[in-house]
Amino acid sequence: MPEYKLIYFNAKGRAELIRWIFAYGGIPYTDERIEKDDWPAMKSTIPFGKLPCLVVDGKHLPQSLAMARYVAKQAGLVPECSLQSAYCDAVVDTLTDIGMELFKIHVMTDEEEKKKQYAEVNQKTITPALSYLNKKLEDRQWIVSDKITWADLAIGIIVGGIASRKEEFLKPYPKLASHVQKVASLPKIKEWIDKSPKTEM
Ligand SMILES: N[C@@H](CCC(=O)N[C@@H](CS)C(=O)NCC(=O)O)C(=O)O
Repeated sequence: MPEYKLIYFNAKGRAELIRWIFAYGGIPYTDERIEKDDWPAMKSTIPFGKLPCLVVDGKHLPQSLAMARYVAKQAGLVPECSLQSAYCDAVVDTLTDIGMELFKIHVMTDEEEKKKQYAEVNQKTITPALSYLNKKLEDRQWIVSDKITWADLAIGIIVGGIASRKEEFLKPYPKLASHVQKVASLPKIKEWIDKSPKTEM
C-alpha cells in the first residue's frame, strides 16, 4: 500500500471528506495539520500553491476532489460502472457548489444582505438539489447504487456540516436527514468523528 500524507490546515474545510474516506477504508495516512503562520513559507513548495495536498509515496497530488476520488477508489467507494461513478462525481460537485455558495455568504458582514443572498441561493441552488437527493433516498438505501459510495460520505460531511450550523436546514428533507445520521453512525466514521480534532470550521 502506498504511503499517504494529507497536508491541510487544522480545519475540516476541503480535507474532511478525504479524511472520512481514509477512515471508512481503514487506510493508514499521516494527517498533517499545519499552522496558518507556517503556510506562506511552505506555499511555494506545494504544486499549485494550495491546500489540501495529498502526498502519495512522495508525489504531490493537488485538488481536493481529485484526491477524494483517488482515495475513494482505494477504499472501494467508487462504482465499477462509469455512469454510476459519474453520478457520484455529480452529487459531490453539487454539494461542493452549495458549500462554496454558503461559505461566501458566511463571511459577509451585512446581516440584511446575508439574509437576501441566502434566500436566493436557497431558492435557486439548495432547494432543487436537496429535494432531488431527498426524493432519490425514498426508494433506495444509498444515493447512487445499491452499495455505499463516496457520494454518501459527501452527503454525511457536507450536508451534515451545514445542518450542524444551521437549525432547521434539513427539516424539509427528512430522508436526507436520516441519511446524514446513517452515514455518521457507520462504525469507522463514528470512530473518526469521536477522535478527530474539534475545530471551528
Ligand atoms: N480547488 C482547490 C481549492 C484549494 C484552496 O482554495 N485552498 C485554500 C484553503 S481551503 C488555500 O490553499 N488557501 C491558501 C492560499 O491560497 O494560499 C481544491 O479543492 O483543492
